[in-house]
Amino acid sequence: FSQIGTESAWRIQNTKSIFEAAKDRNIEILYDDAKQKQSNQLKAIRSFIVYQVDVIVFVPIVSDGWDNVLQEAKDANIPVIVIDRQINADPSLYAGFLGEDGFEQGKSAAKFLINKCNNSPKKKFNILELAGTANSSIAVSRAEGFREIIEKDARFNFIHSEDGDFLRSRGKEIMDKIIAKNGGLKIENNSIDVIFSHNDPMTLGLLESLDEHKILPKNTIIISIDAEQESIDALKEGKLNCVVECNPNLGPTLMDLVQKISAGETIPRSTYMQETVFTEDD
Ligand code: GZL
Ligand code: ZN
Repeated sequence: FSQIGTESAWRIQNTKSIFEAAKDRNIEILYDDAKQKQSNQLKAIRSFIVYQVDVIVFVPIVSDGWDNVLQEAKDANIPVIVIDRQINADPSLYAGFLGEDGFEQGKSAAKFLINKCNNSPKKKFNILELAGTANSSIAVSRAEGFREIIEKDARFNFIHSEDGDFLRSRGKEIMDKIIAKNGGLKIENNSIDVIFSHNDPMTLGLLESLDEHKILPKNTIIISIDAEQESIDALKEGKLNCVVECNPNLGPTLMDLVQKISAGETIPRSTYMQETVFTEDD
């Protein structure tokens, strides 16, 4: 199992869920934490091939650059399951995908925003986007799903989008910079009416910055994705307006797929987790 790191509570629960499910079924895991580097993942997967494991499972930190190592796994007759994030590779090089639907998550965020703004006297809404890791399928799909709906509505205008790499420290840094440069929740003279953040750690980082600068985001609509506990608590405290769930608990379903493959059965091309949306109205 090649995991990308421990960058969020989501990621830590994702790893925990997989280890617990493996233990329940007496499946042994050879584990590698890539510490956010694709190069470490490639090394880990190659070591799994040498070790002649039964099944290789990995989270592709970014979508490209996997063809060669997947061909090597195929040549070694080791099936591969891609989890959590998707890859741009020949589908014959891996058995299937299990994860979340980022596009749906982006659309859920947009649907909440449209609804919320339909009850507002304002006619124009400026959006600040904190994006996840560049070239990760999940950041691309969340951005696309959100834009699919928002771009059809002339009231909305993206005034700034920045890559926060799914990190809390970057979320805080980006907000600190915006406040230092513009003197508050604005970009040049445009008020930031909406913040769409691709994951809770970046959102919690920006809330920290607003706190430090004694800025209450009461007129700013803030939407986040993951639904880790700290983010749900912020929703309850009225600091956030909407938190879209991204379900990290892939473990049990993943072990079903691993056992299917080991029994020589095929698995579905894509399996998606069930997810919900938490809003200020819940
Ligand atoms: C989501 C997962 C993302 C989480 C982030 O599928 O890839 O990566 O939303 C994590 O918290 O960093
Ligand atoms: Zn400051």
